[in-house]
Amino acid sequence: MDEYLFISDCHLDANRQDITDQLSTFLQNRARKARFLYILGDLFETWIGDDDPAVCYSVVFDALQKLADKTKIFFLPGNRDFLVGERSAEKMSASLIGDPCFITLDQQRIALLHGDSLCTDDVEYQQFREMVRSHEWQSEFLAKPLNERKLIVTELRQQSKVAIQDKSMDVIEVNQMSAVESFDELNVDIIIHGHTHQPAIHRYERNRMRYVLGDWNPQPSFLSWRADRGFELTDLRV
Ligand SMILES: [Mn+2]
Repeated sequence: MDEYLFISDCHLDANRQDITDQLSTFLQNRARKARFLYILGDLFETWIGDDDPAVCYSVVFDALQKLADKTKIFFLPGNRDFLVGERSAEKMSASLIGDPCFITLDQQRIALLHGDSLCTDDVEYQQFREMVRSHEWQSEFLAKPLNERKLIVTELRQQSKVAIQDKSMDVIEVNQMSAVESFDELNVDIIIHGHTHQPAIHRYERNRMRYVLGDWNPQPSFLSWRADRGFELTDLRV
């Protein structure tokens, strides 16, 4: 029976060997049972361009390549790794998909998102998102030498940490109104996303559901779907 798996927000980082190990184990074992694996963004803590050798991630690239013999892998970029392009996707043996991406399971139309687009209360962030997703910003950024890009990203991370401290939790959470409206806008019954690191199953009127994936700190978090079982969210916090 075909199983679908969804993960996000591993935030792989050279300083977090434990998360790299957890994910490698997951890709070598649990994920092999699935027919499809959807990675819904922020697999990497930072991504500065496909020309970065990013050697610290080679274990994960290898594990994904091996998994691809059995399991079809999709990658939807998040707010940390939106610069992942075709070259890196190929290294991951993954097909790049856009945000939102739509699938149908059991006759239900489902939207897959990273989730940052739902955090509409954070106006400042949404403006930033629009800027860095623009073709102009990206081509200008990618034309800079790797070292300079690293510095810029470190700087942006620093600014974002300060900004988050100043913002209440509500601002960086999903706006409940925009979540409700999103079902209509996207014309779906189910939304699956990550980004907030607050794993949960939210139920709405008309049997609409929003599944939120957790991060991998300190334990794996994943959502699975099988025709005989429906959706199951595996996360110690839920
Ligand atoms: Mn995110």
